Amino acid sequence: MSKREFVEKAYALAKEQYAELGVDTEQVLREMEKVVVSLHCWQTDDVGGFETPDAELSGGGIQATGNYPGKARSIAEMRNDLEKVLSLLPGKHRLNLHAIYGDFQGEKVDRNQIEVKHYQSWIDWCKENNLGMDFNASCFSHPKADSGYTLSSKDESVRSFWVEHLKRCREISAEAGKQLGTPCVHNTWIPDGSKDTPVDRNGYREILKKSLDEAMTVDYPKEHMKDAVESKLFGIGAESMTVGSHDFYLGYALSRNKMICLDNGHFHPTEQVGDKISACLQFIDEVLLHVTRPIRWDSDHVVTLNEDVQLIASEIVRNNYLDRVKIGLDFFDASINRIGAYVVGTRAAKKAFMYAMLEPTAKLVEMEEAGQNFERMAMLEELKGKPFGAVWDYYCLQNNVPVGEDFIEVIQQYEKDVLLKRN
Ligand code: RNT
Ligand code: ZN
Repeated sequence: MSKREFVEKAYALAKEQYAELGVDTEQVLREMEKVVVSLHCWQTDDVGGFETPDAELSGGGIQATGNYPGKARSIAEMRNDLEKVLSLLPGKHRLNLHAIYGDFQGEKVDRNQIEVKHYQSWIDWCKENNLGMDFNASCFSHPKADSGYTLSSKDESVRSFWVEHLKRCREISAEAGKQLGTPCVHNTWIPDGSKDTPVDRNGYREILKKSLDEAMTVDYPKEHMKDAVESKLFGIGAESMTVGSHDFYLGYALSRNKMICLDNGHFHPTEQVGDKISACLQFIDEVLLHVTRPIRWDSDHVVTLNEDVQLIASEIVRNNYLDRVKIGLDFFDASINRIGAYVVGTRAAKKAFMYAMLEPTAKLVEMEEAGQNFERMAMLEELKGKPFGAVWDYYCLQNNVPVGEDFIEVIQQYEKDVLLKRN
């Protein structure tokens, strides 16, 4: 039997099994088109960026560990890598770019000087590759972030520098969204915080509020760009207080009609972002996700199909929230093949959505409402043994990307032909 025949046969059986539960797998395959994942460019080069001179990743406890060979050293290499990654992923995508990845052509352009022209080649590349674009201010890895404070700094020259950066990033975002015909989500994350117990928590938060308001005075059309703000509990070296905490940004997003960005590495380990989605969406129009895998801290390990990610996907699918939740990724592992990391993590995130779609939700809710809690639990457990993998394989086949583990070989070949030659 050929691989294709095998996958088709397995799918046909899976389709019947799911149909018995009242789940239409054909419908699921169509729905997967709505799962658009924004690819975080920074997995290709450990959040380094292409500024001149090279910036070292620093600030706020974001850290890439490892020195596996093959890191992208230029825009050309990064695009090559991204194209490879895209060829191994089923479904639709966007590009999520950080400001430090501008096309600066060897020129020194400080963060308060960036313009649309520095990102035009990325916008063009997105157009060629049929991708929407998302964008991020880069308020770290910079001498003006060394104090540990950026937008909330009490030093006016530092604060206004970052306000200017943010203004420009929003303008670039709006232009990208306009050119590409799909709104660009601009996310603001800042590392600001304190290692030891601060006294003036309130002071920093007042300043941050003022800086955000200042940077966001221009109201761009929502078809061009949308603002998101990303909260965090703590960072390494900023353990005692994070200025932009969840309470702070939830209030900000609510009062200013912004999106809230939920990164599942940014909460206490017993808190689940999956639980926060339906809470936030009662009051906020849209949520941005940073899907990641925190291990003991916000370590940004490669996403795997674990319970946390599953709950996030299931909550979105169960409640028909795919239109209101934008899916971004935020992991960076420099200790393994970076393309492999990228593909495994992104495929895992997509799998979580497909798994969620293969759930007979209405039936489960019925049980729940009838107080049949043993039955609900039994059903949820039995679902784990259903042939989800057969549907996933078929989806990959349909999308002309490697089925099952076949992508491993492709990445090994790319490592040999391209990545290892970079050193
Ligand atoms: C840091 C935040 C932030 C960054 C990226 C690079 O803790 O998660 O989103 O990881 O912007
Ligand atoms: Zn994040």
